[in-house]
Amino acid sequence: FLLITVLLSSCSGSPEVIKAEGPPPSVIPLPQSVEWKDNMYLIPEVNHICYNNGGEKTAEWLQQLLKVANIESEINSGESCGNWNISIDSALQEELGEEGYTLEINDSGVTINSATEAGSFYAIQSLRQFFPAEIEQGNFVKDDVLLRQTFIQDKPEYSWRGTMVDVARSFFGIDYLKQHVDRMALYKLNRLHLHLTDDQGWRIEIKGKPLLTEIGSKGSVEGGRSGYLTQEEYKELQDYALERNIVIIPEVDMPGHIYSALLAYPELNCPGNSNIGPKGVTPPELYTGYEVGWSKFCLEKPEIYDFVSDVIRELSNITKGPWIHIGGDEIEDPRYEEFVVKADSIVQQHGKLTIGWQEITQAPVSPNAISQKWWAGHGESVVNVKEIQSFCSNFYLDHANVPGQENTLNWCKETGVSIEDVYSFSSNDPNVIGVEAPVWTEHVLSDEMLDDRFWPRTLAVAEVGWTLESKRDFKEFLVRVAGQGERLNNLGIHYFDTPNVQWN
Ligand code: TNX
Repeated sequence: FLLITVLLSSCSGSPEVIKAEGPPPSVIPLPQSVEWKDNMYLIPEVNHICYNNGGEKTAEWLQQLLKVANIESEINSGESCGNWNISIDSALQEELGEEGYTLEINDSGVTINSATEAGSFYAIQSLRQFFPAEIEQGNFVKDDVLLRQTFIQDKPEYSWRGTMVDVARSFFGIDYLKQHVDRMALYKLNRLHLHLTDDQGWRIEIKGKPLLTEIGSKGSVEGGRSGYLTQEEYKELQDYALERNIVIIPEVDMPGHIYSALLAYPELNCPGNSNIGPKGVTPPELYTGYEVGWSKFCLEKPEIYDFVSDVIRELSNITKGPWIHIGGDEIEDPRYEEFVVKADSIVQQHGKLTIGWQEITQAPVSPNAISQKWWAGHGESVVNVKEIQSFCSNFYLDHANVPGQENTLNWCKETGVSIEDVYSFSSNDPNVIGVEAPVWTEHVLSDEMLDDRFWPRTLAVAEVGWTLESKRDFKEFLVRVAGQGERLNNLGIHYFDTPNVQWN
């Protein structure tokens, strides 16, 4: 059948040449190298997708993409046997790395090459942005679909390209998080950090410590939502994310930011410390305020380490990624360093690697720990470890999009964190493994508000994480952001109407 089709199409003479009109697709993040050709590829009526070496999943993603564009296709395994060809070859690792790919579109079709499944997945994400934005609504019906011909060779600058959702101050559940994962994947982001616990709420089921959720999950900041993820939901979200090349990083913030756990298990508090809150909050009252740095474990009690072990054990058992985030921020205690070293070793005993906010580097943590930097000058580091950049002046998306935006913070930067502030991130530190943008949710009380904080600034996060600094140009980026507007609308994202973007 395939042979007949090939013969028939070659008998009908060379395909009609369709000249390209208009600007090329606004691909974000900008690929490392792109050659735009002058012609378009007209997707034919009969389509064959071929894959080899583990490219089946990618072939299915592609089939799905075509289906939403109302184009039927057949999948076969084999070498270059279709008009859509996916080829995975580990020999390309040196050139394309773990996540890179080439994408070629010419008169005979579309060819994807990569060393890994992740690379071919990212080729599909680029390709998706060649299709009309209507496909994001999931039901695009049009006769002819034309793709701009191109040759792209692409791979990321950084292996860590993340966002963080603070689900503790205000709860966001599995539906929002899955949607967030979909949106992240489209822009090639690959790490989702969940800030699962804080003074206002404990958001992950720990079966051996049931009161953490029975009591600790009931609160939130005033006006926010409460709740928690069951372990089943956590695993479901994690699998959903992994299918899209996104690793979940769970954070249990310790030894400070811990009031919701103290409320559930008061024995973790120091004796006589009944008036522990900034406003005299005393167990069993929930904390609904915004102050930080006031609650902590009683670090002289050895039992707290049993608690930490129980929590880390369960969390490690349900986590497929290699990392557990132990928090470690905003706390003063003479035994802080001792705690961090012990918590780090507990994480390692459970087969995981420790991540913590940058304060953990005041303690002699193991060399394979990772520091998440949020503040340029903060305490002396006693270790030299890998770093994730989350500088508040570039990446704190709870800060205002524009000066004075309602319900936002500005303690880090008075004028807020504009999309340009995100885009201007720059580093030549060899310890930096990537970037991550947190949204703290003290003032983010609905899905719409969270969308507004993440988008469109997360497009800039995606680009600074992926594209070499020497290839980045803010003005040109804004044109591509505008080119994504309809796509963001069709995805149902309530993005902030950034004034310097000429949305089209
Ligand atoms: C600082 S920076 C925090 C959070 C707050 C945030 C508000 C850091 C590791 N912690 O506890 O929510 O500021 O912007």
